[in-house]
Amino acid sequence: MSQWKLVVGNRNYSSWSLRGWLVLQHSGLPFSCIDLQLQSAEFAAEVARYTPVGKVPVLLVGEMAIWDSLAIAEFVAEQRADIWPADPLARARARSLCAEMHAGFGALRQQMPMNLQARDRQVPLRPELAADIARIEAIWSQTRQQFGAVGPWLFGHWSIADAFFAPVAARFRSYGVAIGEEAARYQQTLLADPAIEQWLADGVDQGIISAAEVGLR
Ligand SMILES: N[C@@H](CCC(=O)N[C@@H](CS)C(=O)NCC(=O)O)C(=O)O
Repeated sequence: MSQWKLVVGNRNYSSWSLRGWLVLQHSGLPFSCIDLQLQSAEFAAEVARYTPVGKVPVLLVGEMAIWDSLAIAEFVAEQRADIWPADPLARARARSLCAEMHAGFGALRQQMPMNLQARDRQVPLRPELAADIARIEAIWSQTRQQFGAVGPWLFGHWSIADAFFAPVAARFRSYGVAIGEEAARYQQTLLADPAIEQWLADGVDQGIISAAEVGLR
């Protein structure tokens, strides 16, 4: 296997990069990162070296570029099938939820942008935002109840679905979103994942973001 490289955006802000990175990190397969600065003067030219779409994440496998978090996740799962749930119906549900996250939740994404380090933020709870939050809460509690018996993750064992919801857990923390007990327990599982701390710390090690920005010492 040639050395895989994942092109990512700012670690504090780029939720899609975090999703792709979490999938790779939890797969245990070797990879390294190329960090780009979103909204910098150089970003468009730099990302264009890897993808015609102009967005991160992008997974580079030799000469081949795989863009979009969902395509990256599926490619990684072809090497490590156990990052999807084992049961076909559970797997189908996990795919439905990832697709729903990938294609939807526009109000949540626009009105509560991810900032992993932010706390005590407040935004108006407009109806479309409240509806997105209610849907996420229902997904988390119902899926945990139906599929989560064997462990703390959405489908018991860690899966790609957890990567797709991790940035939402961070948003709920930043904006103080109150959710029911079952959903809140799952949110804590996502936030306590040491991989998230690793994601930020790796960025610091590479000199990409300042230690002060991520609140690390
Ligand atoms: N559907 C894409 C979305 C990727 C995306 O929107 N990435 C953002 C960063 S989180 C980006 O690259 N934005 C740069 C831009 O739009 O100029 C995926 O799932 O990977």
